[in-house]
Amino acid sequence: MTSKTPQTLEWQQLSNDHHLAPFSDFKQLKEVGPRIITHAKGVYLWDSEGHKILDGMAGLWCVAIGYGRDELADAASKQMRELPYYNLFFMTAHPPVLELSKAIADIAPEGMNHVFFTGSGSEGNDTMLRMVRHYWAIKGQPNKKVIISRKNGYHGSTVAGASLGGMTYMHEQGDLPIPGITHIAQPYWFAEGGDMSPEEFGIFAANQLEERILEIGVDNVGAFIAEPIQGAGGVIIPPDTYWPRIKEILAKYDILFVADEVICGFGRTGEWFGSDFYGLKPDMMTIAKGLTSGYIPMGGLIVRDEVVAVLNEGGDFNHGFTYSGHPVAAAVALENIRILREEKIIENVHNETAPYLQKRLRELNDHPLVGEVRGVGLLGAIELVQDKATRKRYEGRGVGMICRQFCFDNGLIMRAVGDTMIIAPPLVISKDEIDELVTKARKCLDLTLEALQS
Ligand code: PXG
Repeated sequence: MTSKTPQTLEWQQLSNDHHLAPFSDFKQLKEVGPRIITHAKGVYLWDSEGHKILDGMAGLWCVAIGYGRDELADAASKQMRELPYYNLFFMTAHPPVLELSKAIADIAPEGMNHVFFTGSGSEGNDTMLRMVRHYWAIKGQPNKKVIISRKNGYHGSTVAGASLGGMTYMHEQGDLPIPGITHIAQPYWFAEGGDMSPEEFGIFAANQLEERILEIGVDNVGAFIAEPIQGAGGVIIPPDTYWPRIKEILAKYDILFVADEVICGFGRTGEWFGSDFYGLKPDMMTIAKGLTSGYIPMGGLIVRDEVVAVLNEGGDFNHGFTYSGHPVAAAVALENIRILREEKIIENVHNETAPYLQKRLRELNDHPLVGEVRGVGLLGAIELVQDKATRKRYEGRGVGMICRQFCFDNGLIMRAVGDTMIIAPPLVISKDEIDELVTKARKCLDLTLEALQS
C-alpha cells in the first residue's frame, strides 16, 4: 500500500471517530478511509495527497460554473454582513429572495413565475407533494392524492423524497414508500428494452402512465413526477417516442405534471431546463444543485401561474422551512445565475462543448467493453458489457466499481451506477479538458478490461 501523509491519516482518523457519511457503508469506510478533497479550481479537485483530479461529475451534478469563483464567495460575504438571516414567515421578505424569484421567473418556461424556496432538492419534492394535495383539496377534489412516479427515478432522501424515488434499495430501509405513491416503468431501453426497438419501448414505457391512471382512477391521481433525464438512475435518456407519448397522456387526463429539474436544470442539457429541451409543459419544477452551483445549499419549487391562482384561494399553506429562501443562499444563487447568463455558459454548452463531448464520447463505442454510449448536453453514460450484440453484462463481477476505482487512481472522477459509467462535468469544461476526460476514460476502460481478463 502507498503510505499516506500524517495529515491525511489524521483526517481519516477523525472520519473514523466522528463522521457518519451519506450513502456509505460505515464499516467499510472505516477500513478504507475516505479520500480527503482539500481544494478545487475550475474543473479540477485536489486531494490531501496532492493528486489532481478531473471532476467528471461536477461534485454531485451541481458545480455548474466550476470551482473557485470568487464572485460567489463575495456575494455570500456581502450578504452575511448586510443581513445574514431573516425568515420569510409572518408576512416578511428580504431583497435577495425577491430578486432571485424574479431572476428564476425570467429563465423558467413561460407561465412559471412563482418560486417556493427550500434548502435542498429533497425538500423541494416534499413541498411538491404537500402543495399538490393542497391544490386538489382547494379545488374540492381531496381524493386526488396519489403521485405517480417511476422505478429507478431519484427524487431525494427525505421520507417523501425517497418514497417518490424508485430506488428499491432505499425503500428497503425504513418501510418505504409511504402510502399514496406508486411507481411505473422507467424508459431505460438498454437494460429493459428486450427485443423491442427503442421507439417501441418508449411507447410501451409511456403507456404505463395511462394504464396506471386508469387503474387507480383519475379522480385519485394528483400528479406525475419525472426527471426529464434520470440522473442518479444512470443518465437514462428516454427513446425519442417517450416524452411525446407522455405529453399526449398528460393532456388527456386532469393531473399535474412535475418535472424534477434538480439535475437537468440550469443548463445541463444545453437549455436552461430539461423541460425546454424536450418541450415539456410542467405545472411544477423542482430545482436545486445548479441553482447555486452547489456553493451553498438551496432548492425550490417553481410553480405555474394557474396553480398559484388556485393556491391563492386556499388560505394558509401550512408548510415552510427555517431556511426557505435564506438570504445568503439567495444572494449566491443570484450571482450564479448572473454568471451563467452574462458569460453565456449555457449557449456555449449548447453550441460548442455539448456537441464536442457527445462526439468524443461516442468514439468509445469501438471499445470491446462498451455496449452503448449515450448522452445529451453535458450528460453522458457508458454501458459496460460482456457482449455488445446481446447487451449481456458481466454478471456479479462489479465491473462498474472496478472501472470507477481505476478512474479515481488515474485522476478522473467518473461515477458508476451498477455497470453504467456516468459523467456530468461542470458546464465550463473546455474542449481540451473534454479531450483529457475522454483519453482518461479510455485508459480506464482498457485497465478494466485487462483486470477482467487476468
Ligand atoms: N431530485 C433529483 C433529480 C436529484 O438528482 C434530488 C432530487 C434531491 O436533492 P437533494 O438536494 O436533497 O440531495 C436529487 C439529488 C447520485 C446522487 O448518487 C444524486 C443526488 C443526490 C445524492 C446522490 O447520483 N441527487
